[in-house]
Amino acid sequence: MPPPDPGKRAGKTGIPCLPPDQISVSLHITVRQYYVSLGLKYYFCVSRYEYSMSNKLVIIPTYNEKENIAKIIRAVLDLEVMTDLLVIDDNSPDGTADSVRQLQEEFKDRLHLLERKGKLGLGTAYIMGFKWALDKGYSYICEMDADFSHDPNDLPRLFHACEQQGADVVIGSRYISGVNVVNWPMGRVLISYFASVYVRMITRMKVRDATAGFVCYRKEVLETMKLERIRFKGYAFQIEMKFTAWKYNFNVVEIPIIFTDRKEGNSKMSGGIVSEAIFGVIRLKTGSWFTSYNR
Ligand SMILES: Nc1nc2c(ncn2[C@@H]2O[C@H](COP(=O)(O)OP(=O)(O)OP(=O)(O)O)[C@@H](O)[C@H]2O)c(=O)[nH]1
Ligand SMILES: [Mg+2]
Repeated sequence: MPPPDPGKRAGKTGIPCLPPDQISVSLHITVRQYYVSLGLKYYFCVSRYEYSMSNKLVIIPTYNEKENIAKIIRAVLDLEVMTDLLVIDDNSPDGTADSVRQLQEEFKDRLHLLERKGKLGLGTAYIMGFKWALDKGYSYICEMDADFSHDPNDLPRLFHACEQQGADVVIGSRYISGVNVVNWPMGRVLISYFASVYVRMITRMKVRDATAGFVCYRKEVLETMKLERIRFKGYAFQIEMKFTAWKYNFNVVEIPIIFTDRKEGNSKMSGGIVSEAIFGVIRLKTGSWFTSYNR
């Protein structure tokens, strides 16, 4: 009887009758095709995810901002400029974080929330947010308050100055063209204004609104600064960030904004925050004599 013809079906079983070396080649091809298709799927999923993810992030720290948080989230995420938003809440007793969670379904993948165990201060909240932002690969990172003192409609100008006009740090400044503060008691305006004059005198930094909390950073600035070395928490934190960026020779630019006093919720300002700023500036200056700011 002649041997069965390889490649022809063997009898009733329908199993192809291939010699072993051809079976292994065909298996190889199948496995390779499988991996290629897996790779392609992975590539398209990841690149689609990266494409849909904005390169801009706004960070808002919160403590008891229930009256403001939903409104500010909508105001930021409804802007024409595509940005993501990160809220860092310090276990606010009024349930601010719950309001954020409720909106996360609506703003899927754009609204993020980090929660800390208790009130640990603005500075450390921002440091946590900056590290998170760098880890996720955002290129332009803005910080602002939850209380509408900083107008979300100014965000596009801040991002634009960073992205299109070559600024490394953009400060939404109250004092670049006169004094643009609405509804603050005169005493508070004077303290804030002269605080900036004081910072300029001691540090020689050419920034008119050194305590401003409406700032956009290019990611390289945050990567270069050693964030774990930033030690202050309140206004001094804002001064320290600008001073450090300036010492590293980054291009720090101010653009005018109008700052409006909060309409809802309560201030978290305290005497401790003010005295930290007064003595902090001197510590910053003297500390800078012993620090090298090489990039
Ligand atoms: N996560 C966190 N956020 C804080 C903390 N302290 C203040 N904030 C938030 O930081 C932002 C600025 O705080 P504000 O209380 O508005 O401070 P301020 O702008 O100097 O003071 P007012 O506008 O006069 O109330 C707000 O969004 C606060 O909710 C804190 O310890 N932790
Ligand atoms: Mg405020």
